[in-house]
Amino acid sequence: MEVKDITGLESIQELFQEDSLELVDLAVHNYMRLMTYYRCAIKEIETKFNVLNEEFSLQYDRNPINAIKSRLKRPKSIQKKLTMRHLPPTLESIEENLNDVAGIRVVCSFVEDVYALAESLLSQDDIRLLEKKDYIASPKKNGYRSLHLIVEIPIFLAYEKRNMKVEIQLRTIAMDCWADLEHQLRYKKDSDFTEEMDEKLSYCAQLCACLDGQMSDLGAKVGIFNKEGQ
Ligand code: 0O2
Repeated sequence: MEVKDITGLESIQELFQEDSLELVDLAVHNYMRLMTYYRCAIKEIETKFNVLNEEFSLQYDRNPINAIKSRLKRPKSIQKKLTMRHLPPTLESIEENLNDVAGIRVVCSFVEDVYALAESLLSQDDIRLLEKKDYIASPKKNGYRSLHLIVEIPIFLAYEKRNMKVEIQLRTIAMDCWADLEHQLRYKKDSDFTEEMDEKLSYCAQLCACLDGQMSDLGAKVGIFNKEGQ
């Protein structure tokens, strides 16, 4: 159902008119319902990763997942993205055009775990891959590295099945550390970053990539990636 535009209301009194209240109630209710669907989709994916973590830890005798974080995009960020892309502010538009309302970040121990987990998840028959961006193979210009997947997963409601989109970011501890700090330092901030600062951040990203490489080498040497865990 379409959420009507209520931004034109001039005063709070107008908002509290019987008709307007009904409109606001309906809009809030429908928005909350859609967000509930996204939350359910997040839970489904989280469960899948937790199952994979359990199974991998049995197989390899260690946990490939260090942490799982999830978030629902805030209304303000949703509105900002729709406006920026000149998209209509409707629920249909959110579902159709935004891929990252539901987001999950899976922080892995080794780069190998990132790809192994992604492959296992994508081989599941209820998961449909819509988009893949491999910023590990091809890091962003600023040094950002992560594997991004946009997937569609069904959620089962009382009387219907709905396919929901979820953005999954898989990265190592080192990649997460860099992204987290870089985000605090710069991402979404308006303050100017000098070229020198850019270079420093990019250098730090290279150090993180180097760290991942060294850890993978060590992992391979001690046979951590062997199926038998030897
Ligand atoms: P938030 O609050 O983390 O969700 P799109 O999302 O497809 O419209 P884009 O840029 O094509 O836009 O998507 P992309 O490249 O897949 O990146 C989306 C998300 O990846 C961002 O979400 C960040 O979480 C993360 N990301 C991408 N680039 C960087 C980066 O340079 N540094 C850091 N720290 N994170 C990055 P949001 O919506 O921007 O923010």
